[in-house]
Amino acid sequence: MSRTERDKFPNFINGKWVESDRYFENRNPANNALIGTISEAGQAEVDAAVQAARDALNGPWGKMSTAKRSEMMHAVADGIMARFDEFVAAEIADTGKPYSLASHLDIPRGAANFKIFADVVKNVPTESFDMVTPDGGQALNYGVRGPKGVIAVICPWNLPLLLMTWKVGPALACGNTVVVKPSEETPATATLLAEVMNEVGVPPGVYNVVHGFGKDSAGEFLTRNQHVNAITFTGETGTGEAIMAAAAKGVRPVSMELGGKNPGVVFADADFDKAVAGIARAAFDNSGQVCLGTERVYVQRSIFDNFVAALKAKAESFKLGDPLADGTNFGPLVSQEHRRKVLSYYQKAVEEGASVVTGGGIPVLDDALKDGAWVQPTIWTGLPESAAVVREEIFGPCCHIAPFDTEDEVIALANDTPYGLAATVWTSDVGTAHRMGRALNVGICWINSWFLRDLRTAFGGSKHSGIGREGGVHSLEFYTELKNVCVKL
Ligand code: NAD
Ligand code: 6OD
Repeated sequence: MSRTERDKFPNFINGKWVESDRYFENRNPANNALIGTISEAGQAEVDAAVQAARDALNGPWGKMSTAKRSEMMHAVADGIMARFDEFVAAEIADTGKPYSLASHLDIPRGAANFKIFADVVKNVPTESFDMVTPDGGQALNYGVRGPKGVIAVICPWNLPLLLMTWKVGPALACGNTVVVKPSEETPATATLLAEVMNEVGVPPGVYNVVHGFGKDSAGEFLTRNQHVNAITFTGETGTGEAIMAAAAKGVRPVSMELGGKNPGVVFADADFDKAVAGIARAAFDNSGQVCLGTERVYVQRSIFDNFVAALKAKAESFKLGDPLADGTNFGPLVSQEHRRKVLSYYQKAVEEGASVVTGGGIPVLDDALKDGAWVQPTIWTGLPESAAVVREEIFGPCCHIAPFDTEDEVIALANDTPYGLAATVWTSDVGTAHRMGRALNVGICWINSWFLRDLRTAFGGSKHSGIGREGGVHSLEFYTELKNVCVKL
């Protein structure tokens, strides 16, 4: 079964394409060209998707062995790689990100997310305890993991396939069924993945996609549906709060991967060039639209001026342009709406007294790209820690750089935020590295690296950055129900 009109993004329910009577536009943020129309799921379509997911739990999927399911997940990964170019093109059209990024990060990780959890579910044992019973006999306890049921997967737009499969991979590997609500900005790869699911024989109803917005739309209809057994969400902290409120009815578990205002810390003893390159990635990759990105950089005073100058040179060396052109390594923001938000922070920085080291506005580009959602990579210095651009998540290609003197001082500065997602620290002193790793209140602390991912490790945020951990066996904690069987011998 295939989707013949490539400019249509229908819902995918019970293995079939389903259109509703409401549509909205999908536009390419690099040039604002119309990509196609997205079918907005209403209450009826969302309820049908959840019902299909429920029914599928009682069909062949529910009876399938872990080994067979794992094989099928490998086939999904292979199916993505077999259609690599289509996935890359779809992700680029939806986001405007450069080819180099989509082809090296987004799509390979989309496939890897199925493989890793296919292997994890086969290899993780459960616990077992012998006990002496009060009558002097014996009993054996052992753990059994089963799927939670229907999982709602609600996704953002910044790394659409990567972040969606990061949740769909483990959810399906554990035997659940899913209803995915991709971001309204980026419907394409979730829709393409539905074709792969059908191609490799994933039973109807196991993977469903409903398109639409959040409030009063598909997102809210999905999270309020009482037949959804658990909700896994990636997105803004405020949206996470609304989803948690919906999940409270029916006491449904949530996994929350939320916003951040992540510190980058550069000690004077760091390898200077590597630190500059690493912070440049953390601040500007994907045009700053990475939850793990660094918008607050603290640099030890003795190297501060040189570091600012070197990061400025890096920022000014990016090649903005057609995402498909050779050498392009910097794309637009995801939408005009997001550009308005980012530009409002660019303005606020100036109003609050920042020195603009570079950028601060809209770049001049070829006529073909003039209607795109472009902003300049931007660096500020000179602001107090209370400034809005130092405290609030902007989610754009920008950072504020401040000097520090001592380790204790920078730990206090880095931790002074309601968020707690990630940090990147640069030092050549192994003692400093380990002390910083322990002292920073974040879910993941990179030392001399950034966004270096081993998918077996725990991933998630503390404070306003989230609830729970996913990755490796940690994903099993969320996507399975652990039962204890106690057998009196
Ligand atoms: P968002 O919260 O605006 O939207 C995310 C998804 O939630 C979208 O699909 C949206 O339609 C849906 N949604 C919105 N309101 C809803 C509601 N009331 N009920 C149900 N669904 C609703 O986030 P975004 O703008 O798409 O993404 C950017 C944000 O995501 C940033 O804050 C970023 O830090 C965060 N993020 C976090 C991580 C992480 O791993 N911690 C990863 C990526 C992005
Ligand atoms: O690498 C991952 O697994 C992950 N969840 C990355 C999140 C990136 C945020 O934009």
